[in-house]
Amino acid sequence: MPMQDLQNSFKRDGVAADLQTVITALLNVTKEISLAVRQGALAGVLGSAQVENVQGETQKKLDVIANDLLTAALRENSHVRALASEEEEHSVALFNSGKYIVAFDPLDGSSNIDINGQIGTIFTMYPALDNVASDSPAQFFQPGKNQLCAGYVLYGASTLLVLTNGGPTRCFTLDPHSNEWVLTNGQLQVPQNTEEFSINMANQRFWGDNFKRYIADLLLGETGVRGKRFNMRWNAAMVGDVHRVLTRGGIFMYPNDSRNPRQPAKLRLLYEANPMAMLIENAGGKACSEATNKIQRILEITPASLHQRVSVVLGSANEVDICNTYLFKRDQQAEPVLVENDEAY
Ligand code: AFP
Repeated sequence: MPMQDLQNSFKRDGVAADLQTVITALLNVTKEISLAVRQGALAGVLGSAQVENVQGETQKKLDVIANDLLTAALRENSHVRALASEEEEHSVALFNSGKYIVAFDPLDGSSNIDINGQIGTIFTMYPALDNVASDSPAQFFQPGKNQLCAGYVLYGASTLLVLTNGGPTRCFTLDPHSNEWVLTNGQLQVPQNTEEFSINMANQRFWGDNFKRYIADLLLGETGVRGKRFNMRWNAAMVGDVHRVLTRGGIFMYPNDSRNPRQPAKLRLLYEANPMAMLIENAGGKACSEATNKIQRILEITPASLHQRVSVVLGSANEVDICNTYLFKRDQQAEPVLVENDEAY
């Protein structure tokens, strides 16, 4: 019975009943967002909200609507200790008795809203910390491997939910007739190899030399050392690019660059990189970030601030490994050391 698909998934993964209510409350809001997105101009939700968010980005009307709906729904759930949003400067304390904290990017890919492009809601949930005040951002300073739930809802040709609770990464399709989530892929599996890369090439002159070399060899294709031709895709919405990688493989990259020396990375750790990293790893892929003198597994990074940004290389495991060998070929000999807990990985 489709209406049970999500509950059956929770049961298979041993998701606690109270956490199920938090996930369901959030997903019910994404059904409303999906309706607003599909109505577009008819619902008066396109265009700019004429205000800037904490990221210094001009908010779209739908950013504000999605953020307000998600925040309002979670405020009603007594199991939520605190929430954090891309659109909120500070974390918001809710119930001191709550066992979970929730973070989300209410509408990833906002620049695609007015062109009917792919956009989505990315979300993640952790156990609340009892030794930290509910209103402290430190509630969210947990490594991504602590996530109890990670997922996104992709508002595309169909509305898809991709979710992991520590078990397989599963895909559900929203049935427009019943308005229920129907399980359509019980185990997404990222192919180990790929011929498809995803990056914003406009930033090429701002990348580090090692990364430039990696991309240059992809572009040389069968005429260069890689010995095969590559193709490129870039959605300008992480949620759309990651969904393609989860569906057919690929490597998605947003490396550090020199445009703003104070902020070399673009993507946010808490509500973009970490949930995507958990989804990718639980589908057999890899998700790494380039830090000083080491390549880190994204899920090992402990955030030091709510909106901390990190570089991201994720996708087909063997291709991520090849990219990492370029990132640390200082003397053309050194092999990278992929660290976990500061030990050889
Ligand atoms: P917006 O939500 O502001 O459109 O940003 C989307 C995003 O954070 C991520 O989803 C994309 O991969 C990335 O930014 C696109 O960045 P560029 O516009 O620099 O390509």
